[in-house]
Amino acid sequence: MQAITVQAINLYPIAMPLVEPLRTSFGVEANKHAVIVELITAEGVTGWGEASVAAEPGYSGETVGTAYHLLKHYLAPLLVGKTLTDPRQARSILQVVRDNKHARHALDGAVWDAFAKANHMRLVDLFSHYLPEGHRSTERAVVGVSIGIQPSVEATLAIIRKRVQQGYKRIKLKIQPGWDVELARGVRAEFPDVMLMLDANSAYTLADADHLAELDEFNLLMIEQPLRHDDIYEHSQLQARMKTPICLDESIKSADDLRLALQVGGIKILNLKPARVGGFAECLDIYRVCVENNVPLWIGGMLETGIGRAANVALASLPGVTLPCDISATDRYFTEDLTEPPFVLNADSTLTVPSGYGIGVEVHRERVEKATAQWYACNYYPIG
Ligand code: OSB
Ligand code: MG
Repeated sequence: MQAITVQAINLYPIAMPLVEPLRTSFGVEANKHAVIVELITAEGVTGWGEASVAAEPGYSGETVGTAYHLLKHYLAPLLVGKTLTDPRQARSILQVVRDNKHARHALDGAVWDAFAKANHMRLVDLFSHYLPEGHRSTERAVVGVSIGIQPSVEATLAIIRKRVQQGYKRIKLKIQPGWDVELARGVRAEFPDVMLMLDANSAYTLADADHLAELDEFNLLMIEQPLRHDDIYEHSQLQARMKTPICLDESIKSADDLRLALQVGGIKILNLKPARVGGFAECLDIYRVCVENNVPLWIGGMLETGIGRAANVALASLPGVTLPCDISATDRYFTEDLTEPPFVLNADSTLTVPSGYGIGVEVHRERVEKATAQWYACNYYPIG
């Protein structure tokens, strides 16, 4: 492998309008926010990464402000001037900053992109290089769509009709107390067979177990993260009281967390979000644990721009990813993305892995700069 030497790192806080805001149990995201990382190597290669954080704490405690601060003052300085002979070294270098997985993932992702480009490889082929024999890209990612909390069941049905019509074969609905059993009943009345799952983003407690078990009659693919964002044990107790398989999202931030959850019995299915686990070396470890233990696996999303989305599609095309992923076509998120070409849904509910080196999509720098101007124009809070 051709080594890379990190010469410079540029950071771009961004704000972009979302086509459809996503309301979850923790709040509503009307705009897409992130910190974009541009990493330039001494060999003249540019890698891109994305810290898919919101302006305010919600899904994670990280924000644009925390990610920008740590990237600028602590994480980027750890990498500048370093020569890497293996992209997995990014994880060891960056882990001296604890927690803050989204921020670390942004830099880690930029390293993997640059490393793949320097070696004239697609990102997914670089992933395969560090996986057991046979784990090669299937060239497409099977995907679904995530639908936020709506004002009514009828409004939800209208969106599902549109998405099913567009070709999405798996529907995920955000739920919260008061917006669960009747929603599932209403959807099943019109769509008895659609692949359907629910995501609670930690809105319930174990005291809701009997109520949640009422969801068992709706033939759901899974329920995602019903309990506390950092809990594993109570999820295992809840799983013993309901048939619907429980999938963890927020609670699994590392391969060690996953091993623990498998020991405790707190998990049937894993949503792996690269953004949540701090980078691709960790993703590949988690992928291996899933393959070895036959854990159904899918790749989750954080409403990423084309930068994060391209990397997610690459990961999602590996054969150990066995369930439809939360990665939708570009037009579900943005009218104009930071990258070209847009991701377009194929008739079989898949997205195709780009053929170019690295993440395989072209980043339009003037669009990144425009989105950065929008961040500053929004005047959320000072960052630095
Ligand atoms: O919990 O999966 C989640 C988006 C932001 C924060 C949390 C979540 C989500 C999604 C969106 O469900 C999935 C996507 O990127 O399309
Ligand atoms: Mg989730």
